[in-house]
Amino acid sequence: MNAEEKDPKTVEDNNKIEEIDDEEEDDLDELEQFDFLEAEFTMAIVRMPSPTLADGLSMSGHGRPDYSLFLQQHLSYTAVLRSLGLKIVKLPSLAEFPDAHFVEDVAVVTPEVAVITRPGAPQRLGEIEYIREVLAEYRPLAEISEPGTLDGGDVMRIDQSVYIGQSERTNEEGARQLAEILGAYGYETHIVPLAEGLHLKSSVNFIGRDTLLVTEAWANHPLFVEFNKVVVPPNETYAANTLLVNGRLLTPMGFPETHALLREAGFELLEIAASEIQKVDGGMSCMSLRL
Ligand code: CIR
Repeated sequence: MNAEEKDPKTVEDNNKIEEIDDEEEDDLDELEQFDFLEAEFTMAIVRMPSPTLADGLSMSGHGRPDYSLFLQQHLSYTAVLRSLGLKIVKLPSLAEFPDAHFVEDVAVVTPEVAVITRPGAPQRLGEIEYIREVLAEYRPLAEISEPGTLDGGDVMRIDQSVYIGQSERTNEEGARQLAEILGAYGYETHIVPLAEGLHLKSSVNFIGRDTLLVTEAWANHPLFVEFNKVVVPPNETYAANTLLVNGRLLTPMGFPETHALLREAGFELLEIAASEIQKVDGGMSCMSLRL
């Protein structure tokens, strides 16, 4: 039986699936306006934030997040994904792993395969045990193995091309292993060292229509010459982590200059309050795995 077919109200401890939200009727109005031709994704896997989340890794300097406000922001994020036609697979929180709701980092999913990563922060390594059997329901699995490390936040896929950031979290060996795994499925892979920032997608994101949203440091990078660019102003770099889902952009609220540039370029934005998420260095892409 597929996870999607299970009773939404049951708690399935053994495969860690707490709840499947499938409120199709509630979303009909929004879906009527939605262009299904743009629907690349049909499902999002999210993990509920844990009450321990304020202990998550952070370099932001914005203070400790408030748990209940974080929950609200996470809920809004999930509701927006659902409104874009995605079925939501909601996993239970993991008190032992305060960053585990940043589920993007533990896997890289393509239409052909799910690659279980080896997160570069030792505190996050144990999270992979809780995603393996969930993803096994949807894709054949591959794994990054020691001494490789890799965070999903360093991986940007654009059709058949995959850009892999080599960062403090993703080492050369982890990047090489991912390139080898995805190369076998016909992907063209590019490994790109990062000079700053947590992950590649903290600074560079594909927003559709041959366009990248980038911080200034990436505006003239030779690897990305073929793309149009929208450059995030230096005082709004957090907004660079804007997420393309089925033709719409999920973007953090409170970054007016970036949003004006995007709207001028013809992009349609869905703004999500993210003050608490930002405090622990999370963003729009890292809170879901899109399938
Ligand atoms: C960490 O440092 O690992 C978390 N506090 C934030 C992870 C954000 N992940 C992402 O952007 N892909």
